[in-house]
Amino acid sequence: MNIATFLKLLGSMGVIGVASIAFQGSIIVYAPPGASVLANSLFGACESGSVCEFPLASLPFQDQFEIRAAEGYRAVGWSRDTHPSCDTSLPTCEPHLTAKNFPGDSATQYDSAKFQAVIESTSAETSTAWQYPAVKRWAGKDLEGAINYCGEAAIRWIGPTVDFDVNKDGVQDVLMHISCYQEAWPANPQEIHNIEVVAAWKMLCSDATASHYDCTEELFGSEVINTTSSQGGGGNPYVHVMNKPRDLNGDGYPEFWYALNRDDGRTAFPEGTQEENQAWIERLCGPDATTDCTRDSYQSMLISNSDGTYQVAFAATPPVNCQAVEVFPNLLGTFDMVMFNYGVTAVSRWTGTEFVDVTDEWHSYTNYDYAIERGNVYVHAFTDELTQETYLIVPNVHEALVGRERLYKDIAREPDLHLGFSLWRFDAGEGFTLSDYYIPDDDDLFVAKVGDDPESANYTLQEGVYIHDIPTLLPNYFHMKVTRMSSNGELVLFMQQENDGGAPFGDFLKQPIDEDRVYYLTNGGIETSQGYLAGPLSPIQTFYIRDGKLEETPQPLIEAGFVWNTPGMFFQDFNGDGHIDMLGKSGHQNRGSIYINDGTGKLSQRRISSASPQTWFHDRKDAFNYGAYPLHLDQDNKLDLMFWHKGDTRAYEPEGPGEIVIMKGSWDIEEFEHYQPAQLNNDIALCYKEQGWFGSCSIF
Ligand SMILES: [Ca+2]
Ligand SMILES: [Ca+2]
Ligand SMILES: [Ca+2]
Ligand SMILES: [Ca+2]
Repeated sequence: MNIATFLKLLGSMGVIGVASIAFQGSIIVYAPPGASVLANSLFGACESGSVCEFPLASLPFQDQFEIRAAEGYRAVGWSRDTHPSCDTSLPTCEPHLTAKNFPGDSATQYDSAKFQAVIESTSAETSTAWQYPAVKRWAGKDLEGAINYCGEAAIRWIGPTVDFDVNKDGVQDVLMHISCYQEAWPANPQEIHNIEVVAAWKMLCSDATASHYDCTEELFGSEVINTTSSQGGGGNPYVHVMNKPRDLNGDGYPEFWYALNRDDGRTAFPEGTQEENQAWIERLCGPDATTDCTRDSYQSMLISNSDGTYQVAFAATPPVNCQAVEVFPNLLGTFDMVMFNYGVTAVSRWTGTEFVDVTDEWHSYTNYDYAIERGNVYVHAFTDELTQETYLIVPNVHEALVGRERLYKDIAREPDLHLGFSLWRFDAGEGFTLSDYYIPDDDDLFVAKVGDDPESANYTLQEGVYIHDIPTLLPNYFHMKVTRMSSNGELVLFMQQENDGGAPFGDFLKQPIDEDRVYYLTNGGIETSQGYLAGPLSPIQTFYIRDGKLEETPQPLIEAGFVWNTPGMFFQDFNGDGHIDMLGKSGHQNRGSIYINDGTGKLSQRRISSASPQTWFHDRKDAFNYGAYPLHLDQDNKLDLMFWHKGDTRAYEPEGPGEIVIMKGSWDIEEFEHYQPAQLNNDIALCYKEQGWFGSCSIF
């Protein structure tokens, strides 16, 4: 994800701007879909589904408000954060605002009083997927807003980590990944900088009242979880490729491991001569530096103590530009933390009290060369809970393992590697055995002409592979997860593409590549989808792993055969039927998507975006700046929802960090509309034609 681009885009869309800091007093009225708010004097009506802001010339101010519910709804009263002159349990209110009860924000001099109507549905037709108002709402000022080192700029990473129970009460807890920049973001997002980014994560625990609370201090002994060392430049977590937290040290409490890096959209220094490179390094990393420090992070893990409290344990190895952290068993009965990075893979061993460096021991392991050193950094390791066997999946397959040369060697980005992936079995203390590998049929490979600019006839030749008939250009077998589809079900590998070249969409989704045509990767604003390629369209292949051998499923277990903008795949039973479902996590516009197992292992998507989206966002002026993520928190099998303000990079959002909200579900997953593959493809094509994909389309 490229945050600099993202912020630039926001700026160009007019979503962010320079806020005035002159005094401004106003009333903000929130009318949910299903009810209007009527006023006597200040305004006529704030219509259903609107946010209405009315400037106030002076104080005191008095008025009469009434919630007028539409058919199928009942007026309940006002939200808890409505101005205190309203009785929250009455559908009417006589607001009385005085200088005394109308406090402003001293930092911004911005004064506003909030009036948020609360209604409920009285019929099946008007019932909404999530219960309103929210069961829990944290204000940003009570989260990172209260942390002294988060005052300059902060951001909430692409989604929370879920599917664990850290206080063992049977209700799931949530880990929020918050990053705080130690200097203000440059006004120009293209400016090259090396600002330190320090973690300020928060743990949100379930409580006895079926809600959640900030339990960070209780568990970690500090207001926030600082997973970044005070040395080095800090880091952000690659949450989309995180594993499900699980107990590694035998105390029943889950451990959390993650790759920290600074691959966070800061503008990289321009490619140039060695001298120019060195000049950037010296400028950003200090006069004595010889290597680029700006992407490196110290690595850490969250490890439980026997009493259920936690420590942040730091790896025993220097900072690395890390893309994946995986854990492996060892002969000590603890675990080894392997940090795959652009450099020498580093390995730290947990002794029970600290990490020690065992990189050298790992170098002596069987097949270390092929599985690790000459492998790729976008890997995934898993230990099968039934057999206790551990495997490592590594993108690409060496020609030496296949025993023949690859096709299209002359245009291949890695001429010695076949496209595909390798599956290695790991034995503690010994190393890796090649279990199996997958390479696509030569018949499925193709070459396409791809240009940069539709105005020019120039093109280069790019390699691609047909996956479920979808031409996939510059394929990368990078995003993968393994799960059993039920407790005794088959072990299944989901292998998706982080393709660099994109794939056609709309009417051309499964059309073979036209050798005479020049194709273009698009960012939208096009009139036809012919000849265009979409980057976030990722075909997914599924494989049974049977006795260590890969067997591609006859049909893809993802109904559409592809996903949209969903680099993170997380497997969990969302409806309590014993069949494992999937939660997708996206970048850019941070959204969670849901895929339901039909009982045979096949997953079909549910269209979360069609479920009364206004209900979640009607009181948010800017849905674009929010992340939304379905959760399965409690035991009722109704799909809950979390949404959060993405962050506060202060130069752009002077009001500070926003809220984090949990809403309890009221629908069974089956009640959400089936997202038909054809509809999904159509939505993608419409998005490119009408808006441009970059976060502007709610496809989930
Ligand atoms: Ca819990
Ligand atoms: Ca543990
Ligand atoms: Ca299920
Ligand atoms: Ca629920």
